[in-house]
Amino acid sequence: MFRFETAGESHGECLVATLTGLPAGIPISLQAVNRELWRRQQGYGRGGRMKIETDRAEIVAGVRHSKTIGSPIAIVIHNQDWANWTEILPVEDLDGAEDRRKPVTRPRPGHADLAGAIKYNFHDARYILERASARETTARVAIGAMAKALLGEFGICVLSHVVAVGSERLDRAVEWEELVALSRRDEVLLGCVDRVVEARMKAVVDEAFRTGDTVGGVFEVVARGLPIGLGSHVTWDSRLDGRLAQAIVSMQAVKGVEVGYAAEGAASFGSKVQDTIHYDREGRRFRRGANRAGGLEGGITNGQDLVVRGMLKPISTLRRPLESVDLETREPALAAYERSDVCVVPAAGVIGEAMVAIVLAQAFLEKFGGDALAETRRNYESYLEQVKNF
Ligand code: EPS
Repeated sequence: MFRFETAGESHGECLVATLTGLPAGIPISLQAVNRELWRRQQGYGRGGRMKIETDRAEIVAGVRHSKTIGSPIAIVIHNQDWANWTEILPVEDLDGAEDRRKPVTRPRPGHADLAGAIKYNFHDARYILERASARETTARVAIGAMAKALLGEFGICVLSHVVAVGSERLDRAVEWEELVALSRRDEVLLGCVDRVVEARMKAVVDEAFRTGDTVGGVFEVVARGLPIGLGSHVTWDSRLDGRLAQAIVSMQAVKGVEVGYAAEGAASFGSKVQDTIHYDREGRRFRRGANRAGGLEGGITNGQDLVVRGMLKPISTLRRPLESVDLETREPALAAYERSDVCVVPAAGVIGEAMVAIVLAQAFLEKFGGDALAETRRNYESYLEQVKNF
């Protein structure tokens, strides 16, 4: 089974990820992994931390001679900022360490600070925010790159773009080629395929910069090249839409998820929403009138592009802080502020790609299995033959 875990604090030594269940023989390029990490760091509206970090994956187990060997993969990504935190967050509480702590006693509304501090019984939210921070997603993106490497072997590609920043929205369909071109950009503004809309999005971020505020938005992940039949209608937890929703909403600051055109569908009639079915006799295949379902019916991939959106609330660390209460004194106080991002929607798109790739890789391996890539491929091709002769 494809399983992963991450560990690491935002200002600790490093982020760590382990992954088990990838078949042996999958080509892994460190350059490709690092390109994904680079993409996650980009976007207009990122804060000071991204100037400190240049995220690089160090693979310390499970990949040899540029291929997976079937054993657990372990990845380390060092935090450059750790140099500034060694005395504030030491592993051992040696003499004097107490005085060098940097407690966070004024919880930020919207962050995990308050609920986490109460739950874990700290009168200092430091340990909570250290793990709740979206810095953790660096490790997820590294694992996502492994998932993409598997999917890529079968012609499946996962990309993303930004649909909205604040109230500014892209209101047109997007071509796959536009997403490909976007993923190759070496300068990322707001991750929108349309330069005019992107400029309007930038103005929204500028306003948030000016006013000490933050802004959220919507990203869309699209996966192309999927076979019909990943996921299943038979049990609630094998439905792929539910699994994707969990993966997307588990991302920091994401409060909502949409598969296909769910919101539009809810406001429309059934006759306008379903994707009609047609048959192409010459090509001997089924064709669909549209793709409003986002490539999933009954929790099963239907061979169309998979389309999933994530809705981000604005980041909860504000330069102009909101009302809070000091955990020690219980007196009213403004929420803590060290530094923050103003907008992270483009980065969220890249993380969304990783999460979708991970869920797809899991579903793919559940269906096709195999200890070595050649075995997975045989299973896959034999299934494709079955579908062709249906
Ligand atoms: C992040 C690193 C963090 C934040 C951000 C994501 O760095 P720092 O806390 O040192 O400024 O920039 O975290 C949050 C948005 C959050 O709310 O904690 C990263 O690497 O993505």
